Amino acid sequence: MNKIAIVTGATGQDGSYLSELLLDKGYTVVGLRRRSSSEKGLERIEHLLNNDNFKLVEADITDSGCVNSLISEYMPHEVYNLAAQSHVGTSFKQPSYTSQVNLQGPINFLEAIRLLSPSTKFYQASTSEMFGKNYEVFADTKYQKETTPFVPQSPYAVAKLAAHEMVRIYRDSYELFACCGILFNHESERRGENFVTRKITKWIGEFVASGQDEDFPALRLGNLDAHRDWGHAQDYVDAMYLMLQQDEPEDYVIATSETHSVREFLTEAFNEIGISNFEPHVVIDPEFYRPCEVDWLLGHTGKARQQLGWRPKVSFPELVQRMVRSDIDAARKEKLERSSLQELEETS
Ligand code: NAP
Ligand code: F7E
Repeated sequence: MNKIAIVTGATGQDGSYLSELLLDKGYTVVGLRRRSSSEKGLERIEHLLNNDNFKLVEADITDSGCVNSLISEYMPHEVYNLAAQSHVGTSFKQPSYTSQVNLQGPINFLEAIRLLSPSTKFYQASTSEMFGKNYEVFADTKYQKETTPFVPQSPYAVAKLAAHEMVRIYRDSYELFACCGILFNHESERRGENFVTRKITKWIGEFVASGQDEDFPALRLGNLDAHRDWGHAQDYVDAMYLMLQQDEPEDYVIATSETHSVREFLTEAFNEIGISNFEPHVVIDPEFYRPCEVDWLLGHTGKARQQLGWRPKVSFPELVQRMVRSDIDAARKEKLERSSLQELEETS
């Protein structure tokens, strides 16, 4: 019989890649979607809907009754909790809601597993945002690893840190196989459009499809000096799977161990379309600054490399190139579809 995994946030970037990975490995995947899931989210998993081993189930992780029913109905071997209000900027505007989803959600799963299915293995999506403004220094390099103390800088990070600690408490108190991946930023062609990398590459796609129109509205961004350790999401879901296949539940930092500023991402992305100076196309807009910023993230992945045998495959230039090319293709296709529709309307 197939192993059963519940993937929360299946309509998200990571959930869609992880569902693919688990289906390839022969699992039955129960992917959760909300009643209000966006079209964009459903598009990410459209190609999985004909797979007999993929079941898309409507659920909200903030509802404990709903989570209890899921656990008792499926008695899954593994649960990957990827669902979240995942936008840091939004968390300043919606702190209570962010805490409901990002903290109460994982508590609902931990309790359901403890009471109904204690052999279920649980993965929690923790984040480098928990380190906030803290880092260690070695050989003149500032970095974060599993033992670096957390100093969160946003309501998002506080809720994620509380969930991270809750996982540790359930692991220690009830001997559950529960662990957290402390993942640094990871992006892809499926990244949400309001995260900075995708916002940049989507703008470039539309700009190229416009024929590089000089009246095309500028790209409005906030802080360009923040540094992030950016990898590709497809590599990172491999690490999630590996964590649940270990003999002991432990937490791991997952990162590329290379950091770049938003400015460097912009330079690399504009270079892809032959523009060496992005500045005439970008307007700095205070609206996109955060009340509190995380300036420097660079993950030290010694533990994951040694214990999981995990390493990232996609480099920073390849990540940027893939995102830019995919958004150019999508914008051209959309433009073509729009003009065919217009032609049809005019001739009918
Ligand atoms: P994402 O694309 O924003 O996906 C989030 C998913 O959560 C969506 O599928 C969303 O469903 C679902 N969701 C939100 N609230 C829910 C609720 N109340 N009940 C059920 N589902 C709900 O996020 P991602 O980038 O894939 O990240 C996956 C996880 O990793 C998140 O927990 C995030 O915080 C964490 N993380 C991400 C990164 C990163 O760089 N990507 C780094 C570290 C940690 P709808 O389709 O219904 O909106
Ligand atoms: O911002 C700056 C912004 O929103 C990156 C989430 O997946 O990774 C992600 O959180 C940086 C920040 O990602 C804009 O101030 C400038 O310094 O793409 P982001 P994030 O905040 O790092 C972590 C690991 C997660 O866990 C989260 O779930 O870019 N920035 N201008 C901007 N950011 C945005 N969004 N939009 C701008 O216009």
